[in-house]
Amino acid sequence: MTTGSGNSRYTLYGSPSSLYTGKVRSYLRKQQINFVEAHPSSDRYTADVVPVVGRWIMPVLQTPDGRLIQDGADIIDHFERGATATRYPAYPTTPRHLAVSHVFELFGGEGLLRPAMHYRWNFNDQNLAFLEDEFTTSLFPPMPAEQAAEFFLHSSGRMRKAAVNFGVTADTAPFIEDAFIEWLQLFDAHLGMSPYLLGGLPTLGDYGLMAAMWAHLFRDPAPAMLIKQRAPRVGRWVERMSTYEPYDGEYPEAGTASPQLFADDSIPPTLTALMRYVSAEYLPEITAHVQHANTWLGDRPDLVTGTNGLPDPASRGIGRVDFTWRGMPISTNVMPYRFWLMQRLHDAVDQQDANGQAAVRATLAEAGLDSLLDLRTTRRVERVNHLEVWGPVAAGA
Ligand SMILES: N[C@@H](CCC(=O)N[C@@H](CS)C(=O)NCC(=O)O)C(=O)O
Repeated sequence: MTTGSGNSRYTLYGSPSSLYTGKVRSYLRKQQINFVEAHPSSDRYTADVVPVVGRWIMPVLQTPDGRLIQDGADIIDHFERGATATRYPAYPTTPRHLAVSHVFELFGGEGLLRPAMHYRWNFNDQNLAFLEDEFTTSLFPPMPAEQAAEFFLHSSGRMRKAAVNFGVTADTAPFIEDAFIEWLQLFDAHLGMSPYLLGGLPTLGDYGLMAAMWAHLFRDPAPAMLIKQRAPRVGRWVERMSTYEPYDGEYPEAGTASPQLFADDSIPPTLTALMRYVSAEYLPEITAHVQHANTWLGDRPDLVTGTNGLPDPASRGIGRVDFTWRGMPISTNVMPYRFWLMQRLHDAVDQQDANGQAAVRATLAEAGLDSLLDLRTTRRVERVNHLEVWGPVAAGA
């Protein structure tokens, strides 16, 4: 059966507990897209989606004419290219705003994974019953309770292992908590002067942040309490990002007929402070990952273009790398998907004229983030048939 066929309704395969579904759901709601959310536990997902997208993954969007789109950014782009009328363009049109939006798309999906996984999996007293219910409801096919409990044990075990692969250990835990509270304070301060990252409208960066900030960090009980106690404006931003109606009151200008992004492509100091945080929290990691990838690619000169260079085309990691994070040694898995998101930033900046590129570089330099613009892998990551693969060797690489 093709869900939504015959009318204009989309189907979003995702789960309330899924990180990456949060980015897309927020976008669809803000744009008032007509969609229904279905779970990957459904027979339809197994029969119609997995064989096409090549792996068990969410989010996947099914269009009213039955096409499938996997990946949050690709789903957003489907609408941004004009498939269906949208209300707020996700991509700012000015160079600095566009670049900053891409930075937070990358950071929201990839740079906040450590707090997301820590606050989900290391607070069993507060979280575990909730998570078991969520997983059972949306991720497993219907089954007797005892069997579901076993499934949850297995599935949560996989996720706990994934948390370690993202650098969540007993040693790093206290630093993750300090860092997350710093993030909340900085974001809360920024939201004191603006309803969204770039002013009166949500853009790509806000949607990107809704990956980590929604399911793990705002719906799971332990961090939800923390956000409400320590950064209530952040909590209201999350709620705002989950509704379509304008939000008059706290930000009266946001309820007007035509709210605007900050004037003149400007970046307020509170946003520069957030980017400085991204620099401390994530730049060392993505830098180490690019170096690892280039060595890995250098060791595989015969890697066939259009493949991921691994025995299983659905595999997502190319090894593990050590680096220093907040003064301590840490080790995390390297995933080419992150390079693909970062390339979106590079491409957006490369398309600007010389003045635009200089303005972006100066803005990122003020936050210590400009080297992000120069972090390039020797082969680009491409997405073909819903999977990440390596493109040809770059000229001069
Ligand atoms: N590139 C992806 C990332 C999607 C992703 O990793 N989704 C997770 C759930 S939030 C997943 O499906 N993981 C597969 C698994 O757990 O086996 C996107 O944004 O669409």
